[in-house]
Amino acid sequence: MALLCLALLVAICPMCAGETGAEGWLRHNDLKTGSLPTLVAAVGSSNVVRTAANELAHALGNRPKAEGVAAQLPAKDAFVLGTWKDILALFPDLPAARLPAGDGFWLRTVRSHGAKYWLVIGRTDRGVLYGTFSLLARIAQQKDVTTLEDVQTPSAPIRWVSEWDNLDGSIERGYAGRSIFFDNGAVRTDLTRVAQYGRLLASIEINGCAINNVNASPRIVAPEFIPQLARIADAFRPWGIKLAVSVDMSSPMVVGGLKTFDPLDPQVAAWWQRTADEIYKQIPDFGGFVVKADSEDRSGPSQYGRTASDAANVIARALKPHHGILMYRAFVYNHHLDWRDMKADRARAAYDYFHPLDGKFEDNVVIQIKYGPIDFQVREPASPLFGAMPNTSQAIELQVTQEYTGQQRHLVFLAPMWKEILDFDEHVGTAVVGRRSSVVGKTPVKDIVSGKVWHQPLGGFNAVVNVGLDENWLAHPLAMANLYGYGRLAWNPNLSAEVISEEWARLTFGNNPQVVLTISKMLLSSWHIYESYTGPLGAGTLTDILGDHYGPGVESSERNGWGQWHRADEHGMGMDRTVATGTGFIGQYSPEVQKKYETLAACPDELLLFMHHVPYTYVLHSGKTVIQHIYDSHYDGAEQAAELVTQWQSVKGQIDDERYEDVLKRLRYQAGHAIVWRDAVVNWFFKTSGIRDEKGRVQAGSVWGQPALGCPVERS
Ligand code: GCW
Repeated sequence: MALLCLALLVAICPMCAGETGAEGWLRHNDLKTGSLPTLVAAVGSSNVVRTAANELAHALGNRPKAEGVAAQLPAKDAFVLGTWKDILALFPDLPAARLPAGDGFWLRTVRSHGAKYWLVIGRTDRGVLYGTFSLLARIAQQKDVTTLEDVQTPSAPIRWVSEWDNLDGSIERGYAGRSIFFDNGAVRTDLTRVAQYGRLLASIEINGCAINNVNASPRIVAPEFIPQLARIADAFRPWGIKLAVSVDMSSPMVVGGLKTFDPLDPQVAAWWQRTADEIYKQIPDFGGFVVKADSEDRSGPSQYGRTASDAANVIARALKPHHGILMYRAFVYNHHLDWRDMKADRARAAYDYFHPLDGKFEDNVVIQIKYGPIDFQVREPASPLFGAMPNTSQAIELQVTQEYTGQQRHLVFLAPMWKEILDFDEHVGTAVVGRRSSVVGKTPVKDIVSGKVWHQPLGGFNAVVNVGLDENWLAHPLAMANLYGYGRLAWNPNLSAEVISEEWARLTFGNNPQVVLTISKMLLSSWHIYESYTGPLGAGTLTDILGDHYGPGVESSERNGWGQWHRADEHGMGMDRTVATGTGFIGQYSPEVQKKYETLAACPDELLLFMHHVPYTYVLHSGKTVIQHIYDSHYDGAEQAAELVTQWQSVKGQIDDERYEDVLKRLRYQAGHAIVWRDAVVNWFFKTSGIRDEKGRVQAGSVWGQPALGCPVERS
């Protein structure tokens, strides 16, 4: 029995000076450890279990006093960490029935040999690590851990993050500095930050990371690059993070020198097989590939008249002998749509392409579906595709990087939005015809992507994070709540946004109740605030979609092929996606959901303009007209953005000055930018509709700050 014992020198550091945010929620500096053991014992020889023991020892004891290998468990109070088979050898009376599945863990206190033990048991070594972080988080939140009996099982096997890093070190849609992985066409020499990122990810139970842009350079799988990838895998391995990469479909040609990348060509299949074999030779625990194909000018199977399943399967078969998985993205659409065609609709694309292919994928293929049918907008309905592939494993794709939601210059805590999507009932219990038609009861997105609804072997979550070299990872100190919230929801999508925000605030800023309350409140209100001063009633973000996706650009969505249309003109606004008169998108949902969206009477206000085209004078369920809602929400939103500054000022002196000043500066900027948003949007709608604001705030003369020249004639 290998037993590594670490004795702790308990030294508590109160509020540490010089907070940089580098530690994220793992600061371990508000711990009350008086009644806890001062010994940590790691059982077995797993490196991941050793990582867990070291983390616990360093967190609780600052620096372990002594390390040594013991032959048996000391008869002294201790934390005892290990996988089930190792722990059972020491504690044979433990009931096996309690053991969690997958990467789950079991925390339990027991008395034996005259001592008390805090057991951290995993079915896998990852489970031990997750249990350890969970225990530490409880201690850091000053929860009582004197008696423990808690079993936790992850919702889904795939809990990944994606980074859109390019090999030159830039990051597509990254807002926190350059890549921690690459520089100048190669993997960085110093991978310290990668290991630190692995620690952060493991603490929120993430088990895979796809490190490069989905707009992938084929070079990522070139023979000379694979040893470099192996170095990244080495940095992640102690934290139980599997390395994955995004691959380009044309790699067999570009890297392999073949004349084709036709997925049905045997030479192409052989090339993928050789490539996968070589990767696994150097990285035996490699996670798999992510693929973006036939989308936004990427190469894809359509170039050979082949389908997404042909493309996915040729790669998946190469990965299968090694237990690798293929995440194939459903973000496939035509960005040269005819904007004059009132039946054309980008929102339909994912369903139209993938639904007919249901059941045609290898069982290690997972279809990765963006949460909404368009593209990470501030408000979208849940994608109908989740409800339409009963014979295929699925994953939901979320965005921690705030591409359309303020790019980490605005505070937008996204967990409440993700919750709405994950809890959304696709009502496919009885609607699905086929071999899995027996499902009854609720079928929320979270149970579909976890594989529960249709008993799929795989499934889960992948979020685009795009951390950078900025010391605090995501630039805005409060944006880290999104990464934390993502991991927590991937582990357990039944957690509430309230619980997550409180946990994060405690771990990140300490346990002062007023600080925790204030920060939680700010986080929980922030999505709605951002939505209020940007995009109304499901119309999209109204941002500049042709440029950097930041700041107002109402016109940029229209009269081009990108299909992010809101169709606002002088009479009204919104996309008619009804079955009766529109694009038919609503018909992609189950009959129950169709009932909710198809009629104006039933459609919820917040998605009205996503589903219907209405005149500005249309009266919402709220009793307001659409135009007055646009005016009011933008004024309210900007006002609330200003209030975020005041709320933050109430924590001055109660947290460290560094992070206080950093956040304050950003919130002030946000409040100013919210006014820019407000004025741009309300003036555009006033100018276009000619309908005055009943509260008289939108002035004819204030259009774009120009003198009254050329102002619209008011219509009321
Ligand atoms: O939202 C869009 C982004 C692109 C991105 C694409 C995708 C990586 O603007 O930058 O490309 O989505 O998800 O593939």
